[in-house]
Amino acid sequence: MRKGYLMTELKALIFDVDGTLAETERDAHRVAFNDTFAEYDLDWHWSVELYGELLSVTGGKERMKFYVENYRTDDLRRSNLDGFIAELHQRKTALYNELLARRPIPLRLGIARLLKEARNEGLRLAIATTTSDKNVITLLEHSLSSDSVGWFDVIAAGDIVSAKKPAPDIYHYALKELGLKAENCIAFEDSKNGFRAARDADLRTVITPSDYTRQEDFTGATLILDHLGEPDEPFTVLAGDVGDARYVDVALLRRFDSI
Ligand code: XBP
Ligand code: MG
Repeated sequence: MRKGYLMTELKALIFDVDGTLAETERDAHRVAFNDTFAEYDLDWHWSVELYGELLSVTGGKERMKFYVENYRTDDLRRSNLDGFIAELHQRKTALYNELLARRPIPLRLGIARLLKEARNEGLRLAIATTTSDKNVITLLEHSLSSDSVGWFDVIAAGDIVSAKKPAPDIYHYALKELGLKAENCIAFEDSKNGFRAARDADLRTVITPSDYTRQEDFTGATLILDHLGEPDEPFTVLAGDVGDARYVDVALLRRFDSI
């Protein structure tokens, strides 16, 4: 570390959920959307490929509205389309939660280790996501541990802000609730929309691209890694300077101040 450099103390880590904590999109969110469409006898179906395109729109309700406007224009004639989409989304959320409980999705490499270490080191934890808070809670309870929701000081989720990612609002909200400045926090994201949201809230960001976001452009991110890594399964650095680190730990994150 450079001598005489005025350090900004690292106080909190803020995590995105879908794609960052776990690969939830293809085999969980997408499946829950399709099961909902089938229950409602809709001839809507989101293939793995189409869902990748639809992910450019964040938020399940917003995504369904975009789908109708661009692929199902006949359905634009439905009376109270927004109300219908809200009803579908409620059912989708219930099915998604059942799915996460029945078949937990594993957390991505390094996530559980880093969360535990950060707590032990006195860092605070927060969530900033587009998905609904119920989905976050169920994922944490079933894929991390039954008490892990309590590890997070703030769960900023879903409709708590009206402008979803790529707008920075959800990060502004999380920072306000934490009572911290952006310079004291680091965000973790997997998508371009999430990166733009964090960047526009002035946060340094670690990107771990996910199955659907590997081709996206993350120019300007503090670090881009294939995953957070483990001592016996090191990450591959896609961009950024990690010195001789092989996995993301608190010591590496604290070093960002001097990079
Ligand atoms: C990802 C999203 C969400 C999920 C679906 O959020 O865009 O919309 O795909 O969840 P993030 P909902 O990566 O910010 O966690 O249906 O609850 O919106
Ligand atoms: Mg994400």
